[in-house]
Amino acid sequence: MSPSLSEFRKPFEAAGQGHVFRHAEAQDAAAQARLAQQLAGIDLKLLKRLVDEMKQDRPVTALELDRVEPAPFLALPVGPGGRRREKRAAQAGIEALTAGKVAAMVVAGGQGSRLGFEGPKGCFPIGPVSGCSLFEWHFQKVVASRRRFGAAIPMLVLTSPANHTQTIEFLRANRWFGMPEQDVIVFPQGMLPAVDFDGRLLLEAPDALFRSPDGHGGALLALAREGVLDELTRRGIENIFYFQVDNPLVKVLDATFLGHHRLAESEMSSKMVLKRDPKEKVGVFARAGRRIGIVEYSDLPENLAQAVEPDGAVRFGAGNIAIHVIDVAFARRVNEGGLRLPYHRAKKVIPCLGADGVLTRPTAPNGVKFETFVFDALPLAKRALVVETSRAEEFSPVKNAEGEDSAATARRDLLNLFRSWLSEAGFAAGDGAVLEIAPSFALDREEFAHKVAVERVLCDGTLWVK
Ligand code: UD2
Repeated sequence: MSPSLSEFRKPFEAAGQGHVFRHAEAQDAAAQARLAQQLAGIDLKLLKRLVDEMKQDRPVTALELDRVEPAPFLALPVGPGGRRREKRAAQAGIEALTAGKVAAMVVAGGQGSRLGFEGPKGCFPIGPVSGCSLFEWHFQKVVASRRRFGAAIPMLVLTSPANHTQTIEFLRANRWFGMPEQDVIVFPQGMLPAVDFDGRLLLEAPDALFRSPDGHGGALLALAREGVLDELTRRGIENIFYFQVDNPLVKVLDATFLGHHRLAESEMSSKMVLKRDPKEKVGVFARAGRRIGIVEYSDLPENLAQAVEPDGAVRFGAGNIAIHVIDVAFARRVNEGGLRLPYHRAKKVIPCLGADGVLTRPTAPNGVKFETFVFDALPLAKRALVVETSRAEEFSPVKNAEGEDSAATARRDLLNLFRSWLSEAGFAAGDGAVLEIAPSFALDREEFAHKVAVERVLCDGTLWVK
């Protein structure tokens, strides 16, 4: 039976949130039931904690900022020793992939507000020639990996209630991009309410609170709540290869990275690149004592962001590109007794109902949204490993409509990557040529070189040149 609105009056009034009923009283029973449903999902104890923390206004970081140092990491390989190390790791990764112990997971629950794209960000067209979507680009890599390793690798897709249905419709309309439907697990993260600066819940309609996705830390909660961890265990999956929907360069299911993670017996591992400059909007890897973590760019004090080493290198220069391997057992452990990740705050402009019931869009921030971050689980790991990778090979996110980190720069970087594959294989793409090497044709430069030089295939439609 659905809850009735009157059940919530006492506890919400006691919590100083009685105003949420103000506009619902004049509404019909269906609207009241909708609001009741939302109130049922509010954890008033948690809300009180978040508001208290907000009022204290202390920075929210998983590591204590007054004792952070740069985190150690496995640097890019050099010389024959480095090559041997990489080969051993690749072998371990291939064994795990072939044995069906790995799942891929893309987080796509965010709102993409900076990009200004309507609809799920995964539907954004990225293929420089084909115009294929970010989702298709990533799915092709999983499908190709399934073929390469002969394993039924599942693809997990984290959505939010705001884009869940649209995402499923898009994937279904595209026949799951060649994946068997039962191996695509689409599951929603949770939502959290926003509050004004006095800690009062905000309404976006008489029957609706203003809520937003609970951050990608919500992925860890949702994996447990939605039964995905149980399903993965049932399938014999040990590692989740986690990445963000907005980075088309990501080497999905990279065997070498997986191998490093497994050989180091790490519970959660992350890739990093050196920051482009101290202002680049990426979190940085740091450690406090034995614990490794990430300090988000917006939380990093200016003096730490600008600090340099004697050789001129940025001191906190190890940038987070949001590619992780997370053990299924670890995801289970961090959920035991309730997930305890810190809640970060962001001041936002939040359209909401005024006391007069009229919806207004303020011109300055009027409230606070709360989010948890998946990387705040790193300090909870018994062992966490950070592995350096090359930016040109692996990181060019689509965040903004134009300028840096936009679709234009991501396509440019894809193009540069493909040009380098071509030239290594003995081809030269003319100046100004736009090309695309579909992941379904070749997942990496080695496969591309092999297909071209040994198998002598340059199929129509897979190597796109215009
Ligand atoms: C993220 C990282 C930053 C750096 C950068 C690299 C955070 C907090 N910061 O910054 O350290 O690594 O990426 O590109 O992650 N998402 C969800 N649910 C949510 C929120 C986000 O699924 O509730 C997804 C979203 O769809 C996207 C990804 O997480 O794929 C990153 O979200 P973002 O674009 O808001 O993060 P950004 O760029 O501030």
